[in-house]
Amino acid sequence: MTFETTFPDGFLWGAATASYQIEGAVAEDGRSPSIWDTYCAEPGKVLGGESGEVACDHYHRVPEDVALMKELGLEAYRFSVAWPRVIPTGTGAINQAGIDFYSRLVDTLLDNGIRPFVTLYHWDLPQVLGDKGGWLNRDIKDWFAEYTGAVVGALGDRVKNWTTLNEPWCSSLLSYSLGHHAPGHTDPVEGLVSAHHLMLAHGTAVPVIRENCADAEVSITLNPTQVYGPDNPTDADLDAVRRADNVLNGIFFGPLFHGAYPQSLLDDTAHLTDHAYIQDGDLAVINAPLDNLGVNNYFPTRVRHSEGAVHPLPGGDNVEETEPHPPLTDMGWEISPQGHHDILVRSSQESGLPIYITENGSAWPDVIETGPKGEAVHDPDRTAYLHGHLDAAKQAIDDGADIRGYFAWSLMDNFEWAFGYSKRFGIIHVDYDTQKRTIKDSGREYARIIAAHQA
Ligand code: IFM
Repeated sequence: MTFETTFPDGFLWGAATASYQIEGAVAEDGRSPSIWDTYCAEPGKVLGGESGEVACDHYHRVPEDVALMKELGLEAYRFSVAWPRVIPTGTGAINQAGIDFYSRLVDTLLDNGIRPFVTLYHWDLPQVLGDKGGWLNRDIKDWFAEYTGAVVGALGDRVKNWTTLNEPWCSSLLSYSLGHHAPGHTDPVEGLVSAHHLMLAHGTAVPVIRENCADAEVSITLNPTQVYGPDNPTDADLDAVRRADNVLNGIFFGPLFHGAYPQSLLDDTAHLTDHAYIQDGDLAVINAPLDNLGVNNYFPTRVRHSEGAVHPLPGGDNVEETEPHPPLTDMGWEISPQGHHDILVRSSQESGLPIYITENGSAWPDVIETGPKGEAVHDPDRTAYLHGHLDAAKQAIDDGADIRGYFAWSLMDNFEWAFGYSKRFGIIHVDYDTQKRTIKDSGREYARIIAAHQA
C-alpha cells in the first residue's frame, strides 16, 4: 500500500485520546466520580459491565506513553482534562493533585517537542453536577466557566490550543434524547435543552480562556456528518435530509457561526417545546469568535422519507435512517472518504475558520501476533481507512477548506463508551491484562507518512 499524497507545509500531525477512555485511576488523588462512572455501574448500560476504572492506566504511564508518541513522530497530542480530577466538588476548591497530573503531562509533551491540544470537556462531568441536573441546568454555564478558569489558569502559560467541548452532539442528543450515553435519558426536548446549555457554556468559557491565556487559539470540536438521501430523491426525501441535517449539524453550526438556530429546526420542534430555554442574549454569547474549528468525522448518515416514522431525535418526524453502504468498520460504520471530504468542505464554509481534523479513525477486530521480530498487529483495513480519509482531506484542501492538521483517533486502544473494550480504534494496541503497548502496522505507516512530511 503506497501513499504519496502530500500536505501543505506546516500541516500538523497528531493523535488524540480522552481522559475517561484512557486514564483509569478513577479514585486516586482526590478524583470524584463522573457521570460515566455512575452510568457504567448501571446494569445493561455498557457492554460486559465494563468501565474506565483502569482503562489504559495512562494516569500511571505518562512517560511511557509520551515516549511512544515520540517514536511515532507525532507533532501534537490532543487529550482532555477530567473535570472531577480538577474540581472534585464540581465547583469550588481546586484539587492541586489533579492539576499537577496534567501539568506533568504538558511538561513531558513539551520536553519531547509535542504540542498539547487540550479539550476541557470530553463527557466526564462530575456526578455531583449530574445530581444537580447536569447539562439540563442552565447554571452549568457558570460551573463550566469556573472550571475553565481553573484549568487554563494553571496550564495556559504552556498550552496554547484550547478546545471547550468535544462533540456536544453526543453529550446532548445522544445522551439526553437517544439514551446511548450518560446519563441515558430518552427525552427529545432534553436533547435540545442540553445542546443549548452546552453551547452557552462554551460561549461563556471562550472569554475566560482568552483572559487566562493571552495567545490562546480557542476552538470547539463538533462531530458533523454529511447527510445523504437516496439516489433520485423525492421532495419528501429531500425534506428528510433537511430535518436530519438540522438536528445533526445545523443545531450547532447555526448558533455557533451564524448567531441563530435554523428557523426550520425551531418550526419542526415547535410542537414539542416553546424553546423558552433560549433566552435573550444567549445567541450572542454562543456566537463568540473562535480561532479554529475541530472536526471529528468517521462516517456519513443516510436517511429517506418514511411516512409516519417517529424518529427519537427532535424534528425527525417522517425521517428514517437507512442502512449504511458497505464496506463497514467493526463499529458498523460506513467507510466513506467522500462523506469525509464533503463534511470538511461544508464545515469550512459554515464556520469560515481554519479546521483541525481532531478525530478520525476506524475500529477493527485486531489480533496480536507473535513473530520472529516480536509482537505485531497487522491491520491493513485501518491503514486503508487512514489513506482514504487523508486523501479525502487533501481533496478538501484543494477544494478550498483551510485544514491545518489531522489527529488520528486514537493514539491507543481504549474504553469505547457503551461498547466497553470490545472496539479497538488505536494505532497502538493495548493488552488490557498486562497494559503492554504494541505499535500496530497502521501506526508504523502513520509514522512513515509523518516522517515523509518532515523530511
Ligand atoms: O471514542 C470516541 C470518542 O470519544 C469521541 N469521538 C468518537 C470516538 C469513536 O467512537
